[in-house]
Amino acid sequence: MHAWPASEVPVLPGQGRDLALHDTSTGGRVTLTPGPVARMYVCGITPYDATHLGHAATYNAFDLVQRVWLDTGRQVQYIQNVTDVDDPLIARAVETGEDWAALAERETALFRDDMTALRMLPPEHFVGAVEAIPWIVPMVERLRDAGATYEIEGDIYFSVSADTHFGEVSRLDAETMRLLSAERGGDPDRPGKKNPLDPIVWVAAREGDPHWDGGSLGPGRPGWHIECVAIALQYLGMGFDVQGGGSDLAFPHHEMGASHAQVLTAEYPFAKSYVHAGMVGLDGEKMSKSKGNLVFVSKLREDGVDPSAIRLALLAHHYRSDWEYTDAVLQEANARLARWRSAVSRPDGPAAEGMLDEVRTALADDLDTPAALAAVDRWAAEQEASGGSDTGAPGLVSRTVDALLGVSL
Ligand code: 5CA
Ligand code: ZN
Repeated sequence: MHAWPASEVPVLPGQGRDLALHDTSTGGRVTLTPGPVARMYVCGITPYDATHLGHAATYNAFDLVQRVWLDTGRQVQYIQNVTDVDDPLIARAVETGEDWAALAERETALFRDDMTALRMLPPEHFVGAVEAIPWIVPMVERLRDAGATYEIEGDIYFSVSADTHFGEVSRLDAETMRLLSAERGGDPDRPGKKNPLDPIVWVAAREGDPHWDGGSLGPGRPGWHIECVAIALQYLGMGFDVQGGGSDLAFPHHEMGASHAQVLTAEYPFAKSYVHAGMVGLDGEKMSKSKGNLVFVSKLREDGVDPSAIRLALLAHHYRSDWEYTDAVLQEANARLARWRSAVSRPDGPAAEGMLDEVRTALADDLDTPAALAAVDRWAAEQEASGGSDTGAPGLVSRTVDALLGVSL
């Protein structure tokens, strides 16, 4: 499917720094060392409802990864999927009586508009699960031929025991894995499973369920994790630089994906680092489509909120922290946006090279956006207090904020 239009990224003087990020699989910080073309896969939406601020916060984090890499002079191969067929989407369509494909198409279109408004750079390939079925079927066949799968009533399961590295992404104990598996789309209690954690890779066709020709697998539809593996391997291959998503994906999704790919290719690792954004909550609970406690990006836009203010509200929090959305967060972002716009609207100001350096340093340090915002705040405060005579400064500040933070002043 098509992605969305890219906003232009101004080129900044000098050069950006190499990015260090917290990697879930080592539990520590790693300085990434991509080649001239950095490769990143970020898990996309399941389009059964509109983009909420939690989604936006996660995509904001990985948009910054892309921006920092571009600032170092690299190209970026960025791939994002759309889970346009899966249990929760089908369940929602059944509930509302809408055609599942129409629902997915409508919500994906709204997501594109939200991403465009927020100036998130588009992925090079934006790929639906349905589009990936022709790659998924032979993969499942190969896993089966390698003895890594088994069947229960026509459904095909992957044996986690086939991967000697299983568990290395999330590093959780067995009990926690079992709990999370039940919470996040798994079926640990289904009778006949060899290991309760084993995930489904091919769901046999059932009455009323969408399904496709699965060749020797029989008619059915793909499981969730194999979808992202197929798309990542199709465009990036093994050993890409960053596998990204929210922290709710570390287990089971990214753990299972890594195992599928490692067994399939007999290579290691699937991704060099696994990077996870914190969860955004509302009223004390993780914002989630299934709980319904949502603040939609499209609703805020409809209410006249400037997308740059939404973006600043996201940037005010470190990407790894869990945080709560409140009206005060948005008010503060609006006030900051007004201060910055007023500061760059003057014909001159205090020199801004130091600010650019500070923003680059902050972002390279595990995307420390609160520190990056503080550097721009300091420049704006100095402008407000005493001004300056550098006629290039306001433009440099605007370009820095645009190129590195995705905020249009
Ligand atoms: N389609 C799958 C990934 S393959 C999926 O998780 N879709 S989703 O629509 O539920 O979430 C899309 C992205 O937003 C994922 O990276 C997820 O981790 C992230 N996300 C979901 N809820 C939140 C939240 N409350 N805060 C931050 N990120 C979130
Ligand atoms: Zn995914």
